[in-house]
Amino acid sequence: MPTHLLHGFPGGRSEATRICFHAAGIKLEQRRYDRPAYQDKKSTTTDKAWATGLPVLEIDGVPYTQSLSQARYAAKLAKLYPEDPFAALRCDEVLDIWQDILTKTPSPESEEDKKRERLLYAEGKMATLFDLLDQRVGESESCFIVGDSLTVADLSLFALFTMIREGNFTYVPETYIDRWPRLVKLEQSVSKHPVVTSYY
Ligand SMILES: N[C@@H](CCC(=O)N[C@@H](CS)C(=O)NCC(=O)O)C(=O)O
Repeated sequence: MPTHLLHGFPGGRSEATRICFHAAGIKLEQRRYDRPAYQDKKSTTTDKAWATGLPVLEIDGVPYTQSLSQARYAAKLAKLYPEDPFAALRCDEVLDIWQDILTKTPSPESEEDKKRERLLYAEGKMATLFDLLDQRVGESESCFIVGDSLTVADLSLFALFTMIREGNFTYVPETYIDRWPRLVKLEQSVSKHPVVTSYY
């Protein structure tokens, strides 16, 4: 088994990856950064994988970018990514919605603009993406979003919901998810799953 070292900021972007490594029983070393430490790392290396943001996952010393590629890799090791192509499509759709929610979040310079734009975002585009996630849970035959068992899609959503509930999604109300009872049910099912309870 190769060595794995995850470089990241504190927060939810890599939480599914961490849980999947834990579920797979594979050692994951971690290095946490603040902004100055990341700038320093960026300026002292020529490998472009360090230039495009964290998280970076080093596998046997080679750096790889993109939180969702890392999460899928870890999920495959943990058997938490569907083998069936159609189920994989449904899983990937959820992961890409998760990425859309994060990357479309407005982050203007001024705090006043940030508050206004994020409140509008939470009521507009973000709510539409949550409506679609809610619909997908409704279509599922189980309490999980894809198929009849836990996948990396559930873990990614769980990390996002936790981020919101803990007030770490600035200007999005902590009770935001409560508007979608089916997503709350999914959140509760994930929180009770042995993969998750054994991690925390
Ligand atoms: N698509 C990338 C986005 C990575 C990204 O933009 N990370 C942000 C933190 S959430 C970052 O490192 N920003 C600082 C920078 O790019 O200098 C992923 O999902 O990993």
